[in-house]
Order: sequence, then structure tokens, then C-alpha cells
Amino acid sequence: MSPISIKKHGDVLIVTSNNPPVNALGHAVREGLVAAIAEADGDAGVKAVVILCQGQTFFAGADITEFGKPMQLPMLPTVVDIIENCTKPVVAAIHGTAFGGGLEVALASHYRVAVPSAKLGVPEVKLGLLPGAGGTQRLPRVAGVGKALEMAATGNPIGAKEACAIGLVDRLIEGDLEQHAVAFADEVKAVRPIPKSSERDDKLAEARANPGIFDEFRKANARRFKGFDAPEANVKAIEAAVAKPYAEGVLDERRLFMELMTGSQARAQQYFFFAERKAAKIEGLPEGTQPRDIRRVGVIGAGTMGGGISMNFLGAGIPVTIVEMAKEALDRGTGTMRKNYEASAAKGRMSADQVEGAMALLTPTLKIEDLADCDLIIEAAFENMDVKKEIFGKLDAIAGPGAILASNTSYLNIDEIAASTSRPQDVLGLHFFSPANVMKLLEVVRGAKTAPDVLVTAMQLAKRIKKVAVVAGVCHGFIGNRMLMPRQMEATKLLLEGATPEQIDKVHVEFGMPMGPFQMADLAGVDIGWHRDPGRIENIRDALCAADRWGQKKGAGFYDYDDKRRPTPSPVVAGIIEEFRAREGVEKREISDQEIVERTLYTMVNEGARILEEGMAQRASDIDVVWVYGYGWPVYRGGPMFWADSEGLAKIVEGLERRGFEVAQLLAKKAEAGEKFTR
Ligand code: T1G
Repeated sequence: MSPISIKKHGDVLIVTSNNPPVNALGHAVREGLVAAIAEADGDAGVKAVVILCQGQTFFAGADITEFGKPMQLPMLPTVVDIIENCTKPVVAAIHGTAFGGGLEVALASHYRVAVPSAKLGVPEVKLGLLPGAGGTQRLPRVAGVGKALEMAATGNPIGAKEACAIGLVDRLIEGDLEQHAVAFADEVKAVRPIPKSSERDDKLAEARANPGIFDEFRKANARRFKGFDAPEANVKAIEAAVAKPYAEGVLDERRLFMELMTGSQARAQQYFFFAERKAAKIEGLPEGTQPRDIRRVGVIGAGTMGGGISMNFLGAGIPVTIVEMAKEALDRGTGTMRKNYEASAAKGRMSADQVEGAMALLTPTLKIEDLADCDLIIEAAFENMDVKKEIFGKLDAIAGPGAILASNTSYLNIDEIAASTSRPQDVLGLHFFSPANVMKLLEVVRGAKTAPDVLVTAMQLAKRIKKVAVVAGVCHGFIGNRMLMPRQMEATKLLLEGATPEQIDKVHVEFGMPMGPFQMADLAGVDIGWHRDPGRIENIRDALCAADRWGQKKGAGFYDYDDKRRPTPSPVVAGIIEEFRAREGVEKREISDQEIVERTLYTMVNEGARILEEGMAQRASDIDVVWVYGYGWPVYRGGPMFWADSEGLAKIVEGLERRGFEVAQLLAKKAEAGEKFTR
């Protein structure tokens, strides 16, 4: 059965795609579209064509599962040209997400109508690619060069209303899409000549009048596109659309597309697309496990984390009761939340009404008993086991039956916390990352007794608050922080042996990380986890803390900071390290960048392998999702485990052994067998 069906409504041929879940433009769909256009061309009784899709969305793009496999004809560029050259006007009727190849099908159609909730975009750059079926040539001709640059190089979609305002959509449809699209087709069926996007030139004038538009765009986005290959290729392809006739520009597009498609970044980013979706799936749960209802959330602690966590739920329209011990702390916490919202409003990301709407859903209180009507309670208090146990003991007495009790601890033992209640099956970890209202990652820590429906509830809730959730087992530091520890430890040892903070950070930044271990320590706070005794100096960090160098917040840490928080290498820190070297009797030596990679990144991979061995992560790709969304690992390297596969597991084992590290069994075994973690 072809996923494409056709039917006639008067003299309009309705071409419908039904290829769940997202009408991806796989081989059968492409074949079906070509056959449908041939039918329209061949039937004199047909005066116009409407293309629409059943299910959640219009075509959401090429079928990504076909990438890397031998391509089957017809290819999408051929299909869109056939649509554009149809002798009858073709109307694309859009709902859901007209993305990538889907928008290219719509651009090759002669008219586009859409429901107001629809989104239109070319997210190929997020897969390390560019729109390879004429999109880089037709989009600027229809939407204008500035908008095309923004949409293609960032991959962010626009709404149908904006698309209508800029002429990308010809009409917004309220009510039945098929019916109104057919009516629209009826209106335009006699219009000649038939408007072809590839022949339009009017919207290119703006760029021809201002050739600097491309370099201005590059300059404005340099930081954002750093390290990525695809954004520049998108810009180049659109430049070709302005400089050359369509037939030539489309050849540039094809060449640039193939260069990207055969590159390592595209492979990593396409791997990551599926890794992110797999992370949402929990293996081994009873079929049909239903989530619990979450109508109100309680948060204990109105500090940085408590406030950020609350904002996620308020932003999703879920009322929050937030508890603090002291009024001053409560007022400070809720005040900070309002300030953060007002800052978003000032940047145009929220309206004043939305700010008031969110704050209206917040109930501050000094009484923990006020959490009795909450379906989920998240504890974000001081990182101390006794404090946690005391709080969970109280919650056990207060919370209603079936309420879920969660801790935002970033490394403490969830099973031990759960054991301080009579309902360990209702307890789990929900580890948010700071700033909690911004960072996308949520580690869902599955306790030994956590019930299946509690897990399912957490995963579903994560989607509601726009987080990417990854299931982690109970171990010290769960997935992310557990792999961070060997990296930080080796980085500190390397300082002693002769490297400098700036050398080590440079290696990580050049690798694609947003910052290196020491810039990160200074941002998070060098004093996190410090024993607070200035008299006890056992390592470089103790010495910095004793010297009041707690990081950016103190204007000094591993670096000195100016009033704009710009870091400069610190002679004081160099002196402290020198002192320590003498005290520890360590001989200073030359440290190569390769040694830094081996000791700070190979050790992370090694710890990742242990996490998999112990079942503390369901799959290697989950580890990659944690590191990309929680620690800024460059997505164009896929994540630590995908990168390890690209680097070669045998090479990593050899490097670890040569540096004297004990290699995780799973890593050694896979290297031996020539296997990989992620593919
Ligand atoms: N191909 C194959 N499978 C896809 C797919 C695609 N394009 N898009 C989604 N899926 C699968 C996904 O893996 C998941 O499977 C299920 O559909 C539901 O997805 C020449 C080359 C459309 C906004 O980049 O952004 O066109 O996990 O969980 O949250 O120029 O999916 O259930 O087994 O994400 O409702 C360009 C990618 C392709 C869009 C829906 N298009 N998709 O989000 O569901 S490149 C894209 C999305 C291209 C041409 C080029 C989202 C969505 P499973 P989901 P959702």
C-alpha cells in the first residue's frame, strides 16, 4: 500500500500522505508523490492539486533513517522539481511541522496554505546538513534573504502567522484544512502563469542592494556557529541563490550538501537526533504503565536551584507551592524568580501578562504542611544526607497517598534517602542542572524501589517542562558528575606536573567544549564541596579556597577576573601551584595537548564504560545525551561515547594503559572485539 492516496473533489485532485509518525519523505512517499503529479498532469479533468498529510503533521522532512544507506530513486530534488513543473497549480496544505524536505515540497508547490498553529522550518543544520532539495534556493526567493539565512543557519522554525506575514504562506486556514485548501485551489486553478518559486527574483533584490548582508550575518552569529561546519555551508548556498540563476545555484547547493553529508559532523548530529529520542524510552517496564496525575508541584528550598526548578513548572502552567525556612530567604528566592521572568520579558521572550500569569501560579509558604496537596514534591535543600533524611521523614508524614517524593541531589544516595520514608516506591531523584530554568537536561535517578509508574510520570513530566530526561542508576554522581570527577581530578594533577589552567582549558575549548575544567570550576564555585577549614590545605583547591579565591563570584579563582568577568591567567595561582609542586616534590615537565586529551577525556570514556557495565545508564547514547545537554559537549562530536567510537576504542585503551589507568572491562572487551559503544 502506498502511503500516498489520491481522490478527486470536483476538478481538484487531493493528494494525501499517510506515513506515521511524521510523514517522513521516505522512498514510498516520494514515489507516490511523483505518480500523483503524473496523474494530475495526465487527467484533463484535473484543474488543480492539493497536497496534504494525515496524522500529527505535514511532511517533517526527508526520512533520516534512510541516510547512510544506498539512496533509492526518485531522490527528493527530483520530486520537488516534478511538483513545481506540474501543469496544474499545486497547493500545499500545511499543519503541524512543515520541516526540511517537507518545506521544500511546500516551496515547490505553487501556493501554501496553513493552519495558524503550524510551524515552518529547515532544521537540517541541526543534523549537520542544509536543505538539499532546492530549499536554499527557493526559500530566499519566497521568504527573503534575511529570513532564509536565519531559518537555515539556525534551524529554528517560524510560526504560520509570521510565515503568512512575510509571504511564505498565502493564506491562514481556520477550520477544516482539506475543505479550505480545496476552496483555495478552486480560486487559483485558472491563474496563469503558474507562480514558480524558483523563478521569483523580487525578494533577492534586498541582498543584491546590500551584499554585506552575508558577512554581517556571519559576524553576528560567529560565537553561536563556532566549531560547526553546516551553518557556513547554509550561508554559502544562500549566497549562491543571490549571485546565480536558480539552475546554477542549485548545483552549489548539491555540492555543499554532499560535502556535509559525507562529513563526520553530520554523522554525529544525526546519531544524536535518534539518541535524544531513545533516551525517552525506559527498558524493562511493564507494558501500558500509566503515569500519575501531576496537578500541583511542591518545591522545598527557594535558593538558586529551587527557584529555577519552580520556574519550569510555572512555565508549563503547573501551580507550585514553594517552601523555605525563613521569610527573608523565601522573599529573596521568589524575588529572584520574578527578576528572571522580567529579564526574559525585557528580551521579548515573554509578555508582561505571561510573567504575571506564571507568578500567580506560585504559592510561597514557610509551612511544609502546605505541601499536603502536592502530587510531586521536589526537595532542593542543602546537600547533606542528614538534612535530606529529616526532610523526607517529614514529607512521609505530610504528603498525600501516591504523591511522588523527589530529591534534586546531584550525587547523594537516593536509596538511602528513600529508606527514610515508609514509601520508597514513591521516591526518586530528579537532578536538574544549573541554571535549572535554562539547562535542558534532567537526570531521572531510578532508586532500587522506585515504582514503574513513578518513572513513567517523571519522563512524561520532563517532556511537559521541555526537558530532555535521561534515566540514571543510584551511584555517586549518577552519570554526568560521575564522569566529571576523573576529568577534574586528572586536570588538577596535570597542573601539578607542569600544565597551566589556561593550557588545559584551551585544549577543551578547541575540542569544542564551551569552557575547560578550570573556567567551569570558577563559574560553578571553587568552594563547592570544600570542607570550609582554611587551615586545612591538602590540595590546590583547598589552597585557593583558603586564599578566598572561590571563583568568578569572588573575582578570583583559578583565574583573575575583571569587572566584566573576563578571565586572565593568575600569577598568584601559578605561585600556589609552584608551592604545592615543591611541597609534593613533583618535578615540573612539558605536558603535551595530547596528554591532556588522554588523561581528561579518555578517563571520562573509561568511567562511562564502567557506568554501562554497572547498568547505571541504559545505553551508551544516554551518556552522550547527558554530556551534550548537561555539560556542553559539542553535539557535532556526538557525545563522549560516540566520540570514543570515532577515536577508536583500541587507541583509547592503548592510551589509558600507557598512562597507567585501569581500563574498564567493557571498554577492553569491546576494543578487543573491534566493537563500538554506539553503533
Ligand atoms: N525521519 C525519520 N524519522 C523521524 C523523522 C524524520 N525526518 N522525524 C521524526 N522521526 C521519528 C522519531 O525518530 C520518532 O521515532 C518519531 O518520529 C516521533 O518523533 C533533503 C535532507 C517532527 C518536530 O530534521 O524535529 O529533510 O522514537 O519523538 O516530539 O532537505 O520529530 O518514536 O521511534 O521527535 O512530536 C529534516 C526532524 C530532515 C525534522 C516531531 N527534518 N523531526 O516531534 O516527535 S533532513 C527534521 C523533528 C531533510 C532535505 C533534508 C521532530 C518533529 P520513535 P519525535 P515530536
